Amino acid sequence: MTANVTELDAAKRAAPRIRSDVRHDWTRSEALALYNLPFMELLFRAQSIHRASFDPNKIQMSRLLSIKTGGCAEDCGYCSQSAHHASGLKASKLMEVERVINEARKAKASGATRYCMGAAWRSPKSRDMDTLVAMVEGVKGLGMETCMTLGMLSDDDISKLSHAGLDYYNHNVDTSEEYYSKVITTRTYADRLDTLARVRQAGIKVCSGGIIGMGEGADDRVGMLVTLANLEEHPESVPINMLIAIPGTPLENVEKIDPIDFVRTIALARIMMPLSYVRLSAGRTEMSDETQALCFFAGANSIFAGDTLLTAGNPGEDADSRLFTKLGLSPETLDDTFDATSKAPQSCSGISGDEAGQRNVRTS
Ligand code: SAM
Ligand code: DTB
Ligand code: SF4
Repeated sequence: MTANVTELDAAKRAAPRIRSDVRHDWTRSEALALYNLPFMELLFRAQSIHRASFDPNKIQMSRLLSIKTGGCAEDCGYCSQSAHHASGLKASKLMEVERVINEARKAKASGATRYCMGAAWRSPKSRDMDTLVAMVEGVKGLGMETCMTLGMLSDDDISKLSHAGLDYYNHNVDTSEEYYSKVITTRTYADRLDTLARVRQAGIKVCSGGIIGMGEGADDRVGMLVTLANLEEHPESVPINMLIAIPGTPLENVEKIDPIDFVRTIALARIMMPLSYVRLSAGRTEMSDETQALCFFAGANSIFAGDTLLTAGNPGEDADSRLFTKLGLSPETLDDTFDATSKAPQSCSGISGDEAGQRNVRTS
């Protein structure tokens, strides 16, 4: 008897996902060789790896809120919120907890499963920690995953956020180590990696990626992904942002990146970090439906939903729902979420699914 499509689908979803190659020993030259593959070959490999662990038609939806906007002491060359640049952005104080929870409730109602709260800080002040803890507890109480991005953290901050139940911490490496100091001078790449390591150590899941289109070369894009993929554990979420060129920032007139190179970067992230969620992040308002479709085909399986990121625009619900209908995509629910933390320890070199055994993941 042949199974019908629904039965086959159910069987496929119920089958435990097999761990594909998870490596932490990438060299830049082999990663660059992948990045430079003929485009069709690169996309085929990325999509095949994507399907080994994820439903290719499901997209995880996160929602952002700027809980403290502008006036930031750091000088990140891309950022509207740096006090060093004349972007014209009005700075504001840390938001009230109730307002944050109300916004999160609306985000949940519109299909977001993760709520990401961002603050324009070099690092939080200790006087703000009680408020941040209350935000995490309140948003978690709604049944959403929580994420924060607050800059550098002390061990005490990390411990408080971890006890409050923070699920993810976003802290981007942004680019390669070599290019970093051309974009940011007020902190180092090592500062960034240090916070990431201590967040991971505390058991908070890591969200870390970067920005493409800041004038960097292919070697820097590849270098950034090699840094992330060679961390002891891969970040569970890897946001890949396309630069939003903000007037008044040093990067306002940087040459736009070719969308094909952006798609190549997504594909490489998918190949090198096969179990991570790769988020097609900032810059979607500038992308055609076709570019976004190629990013999803290359293995992106998460987006920021809604019409605002932190300070800049985003396509909004209507545009995304039209795009999802055209492409036959649907938002991932929390029940579908692939919990990469429930896996067996990752090996240090390429392993086959058979060697790795089957992964213990939640399936819908
Ligand atoms: N202050 C915290 C920090 O720097 O980690 C959190 C907020 S910061 C705005 C978070 C990330 O947003 C940055 O690391 C960067 O990757 C991204 N981002 C900021 N401005 C952007 C822009 N104009 N275009 C694309 N991505 C941007
Ligand atoms: C990330 O990688 N991208 C988000 C989130 N993490 C915090 C932020 C994008 C910011 C885009 C510019 C803005 O809204 O100001
Ligand atoms: Fe501040 Fe973060 Fe913007 Fe850098 S990216 S200026 S740290 S808000």
